[in-house]
Amino acid sequence: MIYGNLFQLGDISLLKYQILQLRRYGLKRLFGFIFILLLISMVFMSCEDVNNGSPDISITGKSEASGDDGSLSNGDLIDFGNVYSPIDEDLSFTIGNAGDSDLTVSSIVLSGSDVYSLPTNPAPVNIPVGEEQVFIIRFTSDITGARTGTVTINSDDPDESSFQLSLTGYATS
Ligand SMILES: [Ca+2]
Repeated sequence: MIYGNLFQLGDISLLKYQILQLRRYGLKRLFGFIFILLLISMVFMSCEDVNNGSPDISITGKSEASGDDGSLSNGDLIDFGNVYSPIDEDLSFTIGNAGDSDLTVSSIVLSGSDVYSLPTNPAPVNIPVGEEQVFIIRFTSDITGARTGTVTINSDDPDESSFQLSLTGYATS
């Protein structure tokens, strides 16, 4: 009887042990599987971030916010400050291509006040990956007052095909 009980206990412990081992390895396998799935999805996600063969416009120049040359976002405000006639104020901007294929800038268009002009306008232009083109916006002062406008850079960037910058400045005679 005693032996029998011991054997039974031993069998039960062995069974418990086996179940435990199964659970352990099962969990390990499950976690391993989840880990591999996460790894694969991360690789896919990072592939999505790389522009998938598309161009990616980047514009740098001087904005009101920073006061320094830096990367500009769609919709940023460019402040020419006080512009004293007859001295023109020129601001220079650089169009870069941080994508994976050629960027075609079809046009750079001004709207709003006619104090703004484009003495340097490279469009239409093809910008290969990693290369740049410069355009200049000129503020020609006239009768005193605030002058606002917009510059639109039209390109084949898939998510920023119409990149706009708001322009402001104060004409002083
Ligand atoms: Ca883009």
